[in-house]
Amino acid sequence: MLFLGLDLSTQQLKGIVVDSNLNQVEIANVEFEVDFPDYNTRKGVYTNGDEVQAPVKMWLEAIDLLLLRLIEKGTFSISDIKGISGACQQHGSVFWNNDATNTLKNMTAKYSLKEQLEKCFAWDMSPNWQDHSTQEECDAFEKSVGGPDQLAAITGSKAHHRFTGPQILRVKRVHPQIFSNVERVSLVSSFLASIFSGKIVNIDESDACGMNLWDIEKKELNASILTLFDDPDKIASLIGDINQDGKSPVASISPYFVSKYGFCSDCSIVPFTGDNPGTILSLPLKPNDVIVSLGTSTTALVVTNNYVPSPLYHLFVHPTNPHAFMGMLCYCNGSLAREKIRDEINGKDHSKDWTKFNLALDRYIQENKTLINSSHMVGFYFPLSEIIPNVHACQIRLQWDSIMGNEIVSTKFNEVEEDVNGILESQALSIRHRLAPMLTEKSPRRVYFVGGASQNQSICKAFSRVLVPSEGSFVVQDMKDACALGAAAKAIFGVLNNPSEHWEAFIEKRMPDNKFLNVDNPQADLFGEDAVNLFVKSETYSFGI
Ligand code: XUL
Repeated sequence: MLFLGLDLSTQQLKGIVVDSNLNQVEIANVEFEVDFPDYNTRKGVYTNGDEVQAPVKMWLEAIDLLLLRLIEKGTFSISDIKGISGACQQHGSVFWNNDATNTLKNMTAKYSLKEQLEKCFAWDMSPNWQDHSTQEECDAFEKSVGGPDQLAAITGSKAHHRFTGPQILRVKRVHPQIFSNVERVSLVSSFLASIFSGKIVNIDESDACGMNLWDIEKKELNASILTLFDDPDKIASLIGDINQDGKSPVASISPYFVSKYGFCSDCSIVPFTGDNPGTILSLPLKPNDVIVSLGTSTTALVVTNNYVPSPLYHLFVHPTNPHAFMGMLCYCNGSLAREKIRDEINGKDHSKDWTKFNLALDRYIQENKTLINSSHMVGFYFPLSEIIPNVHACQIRLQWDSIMGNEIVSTKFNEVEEDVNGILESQALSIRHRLAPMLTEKSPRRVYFVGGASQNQSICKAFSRVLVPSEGSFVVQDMKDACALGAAAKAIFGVLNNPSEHWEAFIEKRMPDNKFLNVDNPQADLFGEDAVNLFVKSETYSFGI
């Protein structure tokens, strides 16, 4: 038995074929800008001021092309694929018209997906997660329930420009004609699942948490928010029921794919989800485990049983465990901020070399020193405006007179070496502080480092000694196919459907620990509550939060 995991992201559609033990059999992708130059997208989207959109027809072409590419490899038989799932860019929406249901049902192998479906959309564009055009709608969303805290408490997030609810409301305001022709709205994940199913399938609950519409605790669309759309019943029917079972197949594959590509007719479509929920399915995570992504931005994903919403981060229902949640912290500042300090310490040498930076870090670690405990220094390094906390670009350095003291001695550091440790301590302390309410233990169980800077052991060590994971830190060597792999794992889980096997046991069996590189976990406990308190106090002093 083989399984297909799909990842429909901003720039590409990827498909990974695996066996039932999650071993990769084949992989292929379609890159929108390169493979479809006629659409003229830049990195898969059109940008017009604050508006960012993707052409839905291009995705239809991509599906046909991806399947051809997988088959052309000749390495497996497509009829062995018994299940398909997907992990897709979050928040994007697709607006179907009333031709969709019939056309999806009657697709024939004689024509391409694009030829048959291009007339099925009320709008041939999909607002993308990079869109920023919905400030008016975000304000209305927060006002409808009493403010950002209340919206976060209900839906798991305060209002965000990219979230689908505000995006749909803007389509209604700016394009009333288009909106009046909408029969159903899909997320990108349920859109792709619908194509493979030959019918419109419901939105997955985990991905629905990226809409600002879903009441996570009551498990229903929030009535006060729906009134913003004038006709709450109509908008509820456009969105449809939210599928709260991420495991059970929702359909067998559409006959189109059987006759055109040779899929077997009992190949199951297992609910598709968002790319971030898909990512947490690609590692053997348990509650209190954290993925720290050290890329251009910094992201931390945590699996938690605690529903403790905050306007500072996001909570989503876990994609395969309806009783758990995924917490997500998104920081704008990550590698750029670290590179600025690296360039400063390198001085005239513009080599982009990390040797001096790492030496300075390693020295702090070897000497058991922490800037915050030994010198009472805390720095904030935000070359870009930051989300957590929500502040403009700035660089602030504080030196307190004692660890818990109230007097500030100085707002300068002496040496750039101090910034090296300062930036990592403060990036890691912010994560530690914000994760704390979501953890049921004092510290994370395991931390998995991914993304560009995870290949730098000194940086991982520096993060690790602040986060103090009780069962160690690991570097995941290659996460570039994580979403597709997570989707493939979901497909296996759904098709095997072993009622006695919980998700955690299922994934642990398929993902041995030796796949990961151990990071030293030096000086656990060096960063105690005092350090966190001084960090919090410094944030309050600097940003009034
Ligand atoms: C998450 C988000 C992005 C997209 C990327 O909230 O907006 O991570 O999911 O595809």
